[in-house]
Amino acid sequence: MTDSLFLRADVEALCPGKGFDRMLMNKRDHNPKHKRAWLAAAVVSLGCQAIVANAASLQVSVVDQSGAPVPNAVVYVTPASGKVPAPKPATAIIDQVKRQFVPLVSVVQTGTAITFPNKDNFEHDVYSFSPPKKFELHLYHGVPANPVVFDKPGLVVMGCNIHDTMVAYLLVVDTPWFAKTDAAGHASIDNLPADNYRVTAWHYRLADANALPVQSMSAGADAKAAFKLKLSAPTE
Ligand SMILES: [Cu+2]
Repeated sequence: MTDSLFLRADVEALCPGKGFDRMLMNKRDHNPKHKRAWLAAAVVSLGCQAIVANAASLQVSVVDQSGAPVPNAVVYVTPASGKVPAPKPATAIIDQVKRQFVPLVSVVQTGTAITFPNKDNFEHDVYSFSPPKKFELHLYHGVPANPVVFDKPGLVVMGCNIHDTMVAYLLVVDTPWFAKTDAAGHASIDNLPADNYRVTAWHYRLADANALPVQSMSAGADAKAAFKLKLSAPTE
């Protein structure tokens, strides 16, 4: 039995499989160094099973008033218990490509630091007047030296002072559990601990942005939510 085999078994134990069985078969090995590794693998393995047993995923579908799938909708869940894990330092990127922000819509947890690389060969001047984050990145090429930290929840609409048609939407949310719908209007939020949740949907063309649709759900088994949003007509 070599140390490299223990290492491999440790990794396999992260998602319990044959590696853990092999460790059980070898537990008569009395080398104290090996025993430590076996114990570590056992602990990791048990932890993983606990997560599998308790975590749920939420499937969300979003359509508009005519029943058409809505891409680029943001969905997020907040637990009724108020138990949200402390935010981890997170980063995100919003590019500027061919006089457009990419992506058009972003969602991040409060506290996320966002970088705004300019991939065009001319200057942009990115700014926002939105209350959660007023800022301006003065005329620049390439990657700005410092990211912008979004430390308050809410909607931040960004533009460019040079190119009036440029717009980007960023929803900053006080929860790590969020997603954006794909072209089919579907989104999945995974690894939800068992709890009761409020599911909220948002889209930048919502007719009434002050009345975000909210649904209640309990995660314990895999759950589904469906939203029908009343959207204003696209402007572009
Ligand atoms: Cu610009």
